[in-house]
Parts: sequence; C-alpha cells; structure tokens
Amino acid sequence: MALLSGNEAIAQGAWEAGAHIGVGYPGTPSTETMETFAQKDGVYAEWCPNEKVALEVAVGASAAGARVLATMKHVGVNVAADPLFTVAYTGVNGGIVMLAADDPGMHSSQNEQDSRYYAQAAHALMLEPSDSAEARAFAKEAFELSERFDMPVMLRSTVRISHAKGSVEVAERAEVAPKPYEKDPSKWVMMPAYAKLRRASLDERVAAAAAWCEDSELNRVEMRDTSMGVICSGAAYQYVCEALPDASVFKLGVVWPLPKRALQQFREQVDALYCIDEASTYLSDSVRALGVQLDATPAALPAQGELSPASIRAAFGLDVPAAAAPEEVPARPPALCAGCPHRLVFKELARAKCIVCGDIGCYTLGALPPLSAMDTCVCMGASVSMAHGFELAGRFGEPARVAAVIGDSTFAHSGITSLLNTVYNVGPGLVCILDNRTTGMTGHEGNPVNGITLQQRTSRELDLEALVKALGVDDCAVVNPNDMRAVRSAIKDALANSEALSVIIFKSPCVLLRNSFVPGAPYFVNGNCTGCGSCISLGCPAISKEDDGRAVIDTAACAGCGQCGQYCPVEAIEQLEGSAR
Ligand SMILES: Cc1ncc(C[n+]2csc(CCOP(=O)(O)OP(=O)(O)O)c2C)c(N)n1
Repeated sequence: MALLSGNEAIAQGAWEAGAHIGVGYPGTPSTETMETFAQKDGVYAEWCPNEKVALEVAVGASAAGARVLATMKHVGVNVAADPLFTVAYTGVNGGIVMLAADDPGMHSSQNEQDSRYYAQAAHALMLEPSDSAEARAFAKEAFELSERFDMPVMLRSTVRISHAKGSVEVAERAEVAPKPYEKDPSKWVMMPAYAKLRRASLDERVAAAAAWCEDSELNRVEMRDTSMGVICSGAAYQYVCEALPDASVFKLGVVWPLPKRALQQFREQVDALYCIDEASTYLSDSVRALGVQLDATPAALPAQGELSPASIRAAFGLDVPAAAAPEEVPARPPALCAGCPHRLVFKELARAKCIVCGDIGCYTLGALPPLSAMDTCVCMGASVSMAHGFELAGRFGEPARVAAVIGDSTFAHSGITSLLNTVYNVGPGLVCILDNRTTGMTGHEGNPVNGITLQQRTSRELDLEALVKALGVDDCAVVNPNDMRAVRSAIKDALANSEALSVIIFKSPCVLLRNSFVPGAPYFVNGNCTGCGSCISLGCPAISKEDDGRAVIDTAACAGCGQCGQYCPVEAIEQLEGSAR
C-alpha cells in the first residue's frame, strides 16, 4: 500500500503494466506523472520539445513493439491532435496510453477544455479514474485494452485527481517483452488507399470496444434510493457521493465509448436521471445522443469551473453544511519572483510603448500591474506569429511597433516555426526570447535550450543565437536582462529599425535555479528615498511602501539582483555590506 497522487499512481500503473517508454511535455496538472515514471526501474523516459513530437515518438515506439506512456495537459492534446486522430486509424503494436490532464477551473491554464471530446472525435477509448487507486488500476488496464482493441487509449484526469493523494495497492512490474515489428504498410502508411481500409477497420475496432464497455467492471452502478439517479465520472463522482449520498449512481470509468445498453437499463431503474459534469456538457450531450432520456440539470449547477459538494447540494435545493461553505480568503495575485530576470524586459517594453504579443510561461505575469506590459497571450508559440499578424494589419491601417516575448521552453515548443514564418515572409519586428535556462512555470523541467534531459543523460544545450541566425535573422543579440541600460538600448535600437527583424536573447538564470543562480547580498533603502515610487513600479515582491510613502526592501525576500537600484533617481538603494548568501 502506498500514498500516491493520481499522477504518481498513473506512473505506477504504467510501470506495473511493463511500459517501456515514457514521453511527454510538461504542463500542469500532468507534469509529475512523467517525472515519477522516469524514476522507475527499467524504463526510458524523455521530455520532448512539444506534445506532437512526444506522441509521434510514442507511435514510433509502439509500431516497433514497445508499450509507451505519453503525458500532457489538456491544451497539449490540441498540439498532439494531428498524430492522435491518425493513430486511431493505424492502431498500435505495443500499447499506447496517453494521459490528458484537464484543468477545470483554470488553476494554471489559459482555457477550460474537456478532453473527452477528443476521445470521441478521434475514436480513442478513454478511461477516467476517480481517485489514485483507480488511476493506477486504469493506467495498468489501459495498456491491455490498447493492445486488445488495437487503438490508443486515453486516460483523462482532472486537477483534483492528478494532485490529491490516496492509498493505492501497488504490485510488482510485469516484464512484458516488446512485440516483434512486422512491416505492414497497410497498417502504418496512412495514404488514402490504406487509410480507407483502416477507416473501415476503425469502425470495427470501435464497435468491439463499445460492446466490451457494456459489461466492463470499470463502470459501476451503485443502487441506492431509486427516486434519483446520477451519471457521472472522475472528480464529479466524488462530489456526488458526498453531496447526494442517497442517490443511485452510474459511475463511468470508461467515458468513451459509453455503455448504451447499461445506461438505458439504469434509466429504467430510477425515477429522475441527471448527468453531473464539471465545466462541460459532454456527458449529458453524449448520453442524450444515445437516446437515454435525462431530466434537466438544475440551472443553478455551475456550468463553468470546478464543482464541489456544496455547489451540487445548493443546485438541488439542499442545505449546505456551514463547514462546506466557501471560505473568504484574501486574494493574493501572483507576481514575478524577487530577482526574476524577466522583470526589466517588461519594464522597458512598457517604457518603449510598443504593442507586446506575449506567450505562456512565468513571464505572462508581465501582463499584470504594475508592469502591464503585455497586450496578448493566446497559446504556446503564438507571440511570434501574432506579432507578425499585428505588423501585417498595420500595413492596411495604422502601422504599429510590435514586440513578441517568448520563453526558452516555449520557443523550442512552437516558437521556432513561427519565427521561420516571419523570416520567410520578410516580416520586420522584434522578438524577445527570455532564456532563463529552464521551463520555469511548470517546475523547472529540462528542455532543449538548457540541454537537461529527464533522466540526466548527457545532451547538449541548444545554441539559440546560432539557431536564430540560421533561420535567417541577421540582427540577433544576446543581452543580460538584469542590466537596465543594456536592455533599454537593445530594445530601443531594435524598435528604431522598422524595416528589420531583430531577435534579442535575454539570457540569465531563473532565481529559483539553485545550481546556477547566485544570489547577491540584499539591498536596502537609505535615507535618500523621496517616495517617488520608481522602484515600486517594478512590481518586485520584496519592495513595499512604508506609511509615509517611502520604499522599504524586505532583505529576507531580496534576491540581491540590484534591478531596483538602477531605477532609483536619488541613489537611495544600496547593497548591504557582506558576501553573497
Ligand atoms: C500546449 C501547452 N503545453 C504545455 C503548457 C504548460 N506550460 C505553460 S508555460 C510552459 C513553459 C514555460 O517555460 P518557458 O517558456 O521557458 O518560460 P518560463 O516559465 O521559464 O518563464 C508550459 C510547459 C501549455 N500552457 N500549453
């Protein structure tokens, strides 16, 4: 027995199933799954530059006979969707299990997607566990199912399942020999003539999976009071059990395909039947499409964000126990860390008064006051391509000065092709690559830019400057982002040349990188301070205002970067004597 998070349990289940290979790209709430899998005995695991690449590696390894676990967050499935839809046609040789970790409530995501629609659209069997024990069991079973039905199997989790811990019965690893590879172009070469055949075969495989799921023990009916029945899955099942303890429940473990006959039988056993689903109408739409009549879910059930036992009880007009009422917690807006090397870039971009197309990473916080230096953020890689779009639109109206800002991991993920597009189409503009030597936002994973691999195999750093130049950008500079004058003049020069495409690589380690960031002695505010607020405008969490308006630095929080001192017009910020901490 072990106490495991859902993510750890999925890694455990995959390991027990004899999975040989793990591939993925980090993204909350999925990240720890691959990190845990990578530490298991006898496996090979790697971070890939993006999810599409990861799934394609998985497909290759599967074709060659290995069992493969691929992990990503829900928006990563968008990136991997291209291979996903076609690998449903090819099917597998060694089993492929693909984790899609959804984030209802958008705790750390730019949108709220329901990956079950992907399983439905791609025709991939999908399992959804409701706790850690199921996460392990379903992950293990998923490999068998993938090989049995010759299809990729998706595992869906949501943030509460991924991160909550529960007790899990663990077992030894089954040593599964990789299957032999047999050349078979009619299965693996998806050109139209073969794809048409696989399309027909897909329907047969889906029909077989649908027949199996009617009696699968991964679905469970819990009959209680028959006046009310609820169909649910995943985390919603846990909330329903707590909120409606007397209701009869059809708990779905297989969320695509759905067990039509079993659901119709359940319909006949209960008076009123509801689907309770988080941030989605997937279940109610799909169950209705099977011809199973549902009662209308109470309008008060939240349609967006996470559910809770309290919100379910309130929606059904039941009393909400006081302890379950949401507590009023003061808001604590996120901020760039003290000493973050991204800070001055945003300060100076705001000063340059240009449009800033941002991207996804810690640096998205540059959008918030007081820096307020970002106009857009849509998806990974979009900064560079959107900046090109802004510039194009300017050719038909008011020309604008536009800069793109993108992190190192995000650049490797999907910024490279965007930059190539701008070069290819001779677009001018400024692209700032914020190379903090890590994938900061998701927990400091290695990436191709820093050359740190998941299982610490020797690799190589990507030479960003050489890459940018090879893409065809002649004006490329590497600048220390902690040096105000250098940042200011690099941005000014690049924006002044409205004909050219410039790339500035701002290179300095994330302050949380223990091995490479060397903190300086902390700074303090001396008696010269006039309370002008120049340092406060940097939004450093170590700096605040006294009641009299003068600045004060929390020396315990100060990283000793010295950024603030460069903005003080009256030399009121000094470094404490003494060596670095
Ligand atoms: C398609 C997709 N995959 C994964 C994520 C999760 N994610 C958000 S930002 C990010 C990388 C951030 O690293 P970097 O670009 O180096 O910037 P930093 O956070 O270090 O400043 C990741 C993996 C996502 N939002 N979208």
